[in-house]
Amino acid sequence: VALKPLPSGVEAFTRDLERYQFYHLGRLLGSPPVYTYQALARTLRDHLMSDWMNTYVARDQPGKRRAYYLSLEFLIGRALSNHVLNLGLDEVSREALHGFGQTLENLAEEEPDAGLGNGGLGRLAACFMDSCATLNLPVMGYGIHYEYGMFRQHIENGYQIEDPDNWLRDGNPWEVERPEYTCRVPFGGHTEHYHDKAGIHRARWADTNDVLAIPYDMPISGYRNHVVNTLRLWKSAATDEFDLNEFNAGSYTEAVQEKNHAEHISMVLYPNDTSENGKELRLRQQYFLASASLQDALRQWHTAGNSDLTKFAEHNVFQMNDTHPSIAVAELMRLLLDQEGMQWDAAWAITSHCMAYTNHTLLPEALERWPVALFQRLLPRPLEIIYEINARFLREVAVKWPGDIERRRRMSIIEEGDVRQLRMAWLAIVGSFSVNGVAALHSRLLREGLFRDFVDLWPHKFNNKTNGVTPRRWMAHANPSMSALISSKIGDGWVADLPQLEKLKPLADLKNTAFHADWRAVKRANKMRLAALVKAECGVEFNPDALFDVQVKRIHEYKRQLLNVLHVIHLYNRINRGRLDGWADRCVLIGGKAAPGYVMAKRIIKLVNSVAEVVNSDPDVDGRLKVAFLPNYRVTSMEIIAPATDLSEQISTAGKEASGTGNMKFMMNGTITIGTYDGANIEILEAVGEENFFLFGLHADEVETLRPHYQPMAYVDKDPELREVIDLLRSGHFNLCESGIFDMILDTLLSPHDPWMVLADFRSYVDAQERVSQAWQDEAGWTRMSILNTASSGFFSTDRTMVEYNRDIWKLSPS
Ligand code: DL6
Repeated sequence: VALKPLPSGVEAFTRDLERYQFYHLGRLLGSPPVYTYQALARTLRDHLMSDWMNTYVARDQPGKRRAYYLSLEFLIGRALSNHVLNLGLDEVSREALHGFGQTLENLAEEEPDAGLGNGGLGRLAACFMDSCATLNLPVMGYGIHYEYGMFRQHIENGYQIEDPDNWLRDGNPWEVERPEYTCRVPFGGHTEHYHDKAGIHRARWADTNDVLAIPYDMPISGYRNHVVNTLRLWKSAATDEFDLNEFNAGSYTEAVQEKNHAEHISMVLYPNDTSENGKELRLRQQYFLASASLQDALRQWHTAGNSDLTKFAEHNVFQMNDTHPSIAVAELMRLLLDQEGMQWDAAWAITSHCMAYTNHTLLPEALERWPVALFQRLLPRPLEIIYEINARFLREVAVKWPGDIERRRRMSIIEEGDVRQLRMAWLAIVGSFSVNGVAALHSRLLREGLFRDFVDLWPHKFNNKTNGVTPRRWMAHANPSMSALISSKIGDGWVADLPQLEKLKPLADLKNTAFHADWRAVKRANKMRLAALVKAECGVEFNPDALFDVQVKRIHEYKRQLLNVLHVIHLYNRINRGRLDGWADRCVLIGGKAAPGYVMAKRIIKLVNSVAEVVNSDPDVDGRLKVAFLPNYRVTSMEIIAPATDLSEQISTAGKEASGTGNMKFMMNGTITIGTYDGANIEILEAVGEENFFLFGLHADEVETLRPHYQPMAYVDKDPELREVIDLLRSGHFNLCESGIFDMILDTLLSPHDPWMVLADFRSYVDAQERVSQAWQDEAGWTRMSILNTASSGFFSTDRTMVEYNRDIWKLSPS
């Protein structure tokens, strides 16, 4: 029976809002606005509920194929404005809020970001969820209900300080707890082997310490289509069982201690984006997510009325977001063998036909490996299964390449050595029918490099799916005035069909002076908004008529924030030496978090702040150059930054940034990229044309050719402007009171072993920045480029990405 939607007129909506504010929350008018936010969120959730339940029921039919997106991270950000937009309840909410003396914008500020992710990988998962709902694809997300999300960053004396992100302190009005679907996830114990009544060899995992996984569902609304998908987040809890021996011996507190261990699993998100960290708790999180989600998918399969388990892979597909959930390969085998009573070949046929793996990085330090000994202690039964998977797989390798021992050693899931380790990427590849990278270059580099042996064996498995971002959040919500301007010219069909932006192309022509002026006015207003944020957060005054030059992303050496800083120092030198020909005023904004244990990244933040302090307080600079480090960069800040930026910095060492997605958010918002030939920059450049993109630097193959001969001092010796920059940095000009703090940075920059080869691209970068300054001074020409960037961004919608995943991997039909 379908649930009927609630009446959505202003009167009914106001009544609901009042009921929540007064009768549910017990807060009168004049209470802090957070309570009106909560009342509004609950009201909106009620309005989502009929669509949510009806979507759930429609998905829950026997024989319906579904996809599950397994991810340790979902960087959702705020939900309020997103649901208002998707439900089309903007006007109604605004009117209803009148009586409360509140605006939608005010209340949106009361919502904490759901920061359940580190950066690109987690935000991609959130954009995917949005697009799947908009495309009416039956996709369910599975993640972890972290009590503490990504840490909050503040800056003290230029250094990053981390604060815990207690985002659930005031509760989460969007989620629905579903204790009825609680699962038990086993850990520890040992395995036992026996023969069942039919004489079949079986294993059981005994004496385990089980942890409960309780699901919390978040609604994911589609854009104006009455579809609401589910993101199911697992929270860990202790079972009700006590250690009876301890308990009876009077050790009440020791007996309860187990409970704490269980609750730790979903306590905190690991704040490292690109480094595996080998921590036991992290492995627990990974297995906890994989096991609970697979148990839940199997439960749904059974309750939907399916009976023939051999058909499971026909109707289910699991997309693993990087290797983090790749233990799912072994776990599905375990559930099919030990709980469903299947035999190996049948179980493997299912598992290897319903798992798919996405790789998000080539950086070796991000490739997860787990010590076998740790697995043995924590997950003895999955380990046995991995041994068996590996043994059978290596037999296949031996048949294809008889006698090639070296290849077997390279391809083995178990890496031999002093510490034997499990290579999780290999497990993911062996267990999956599809393996993809996230941009064309990245997928090619994977095929030709890291995954070459596997490509030789199974070429059909490997494919590319270039990332995207959702235009609902990143244009319609984040940039309402630009969206209105676009819709006034080409209609609003682009919101759910981004390639329609192509229709803007004729308007880029210089003769459309009125449209150009409107476009610039929108950008200027957005720049004022960002300037206000920078003033409030950094105390730095940004002039909206200057070029806004922005680099926001995680701080990592491969992303080369250092190259950006070197350019800033170069500009500062030019001012001080009076070399001002062709000068364009600039405001440089850098933001991003460093992993708490990543010393170099934290020192880069300090350098940005130190340079900013010197530049901003030097009277000779006189407003020509401003520099700021924006603290606590997160989804919500990007919603203000992307619409206000003129120049987007995408300057990674070529071959290192798998895709990038910030580059796409900027492009959609009419920002022009200065970038290397890396990741999705290449596809952006192809879409918009080289004349509307500032390309510089070595290409990926040139980087690798140069690497063994790289001599940074040679660049310093032949480039006086680079020498000036290095000399000023070395002189201590930016760290007068903290001598030596930037030596580690100088040492890396000047080392022939600098993996990111910053100095190799310095000249080319500075020249490209010079072209930027020239182009900026041609106002009409710049506006044209800006419009063309937006008009050419249609490919970078996650709607397109999801259509491709579905066409090639998931093969779902919209329900
Ligand atoms: O695919 C999403 C995103 C890419 O856009 C970035 O280029 C890439 O660095 C990021 N990868 C990670 C690595 N995490 N792990 N493993 O965050 O993925």
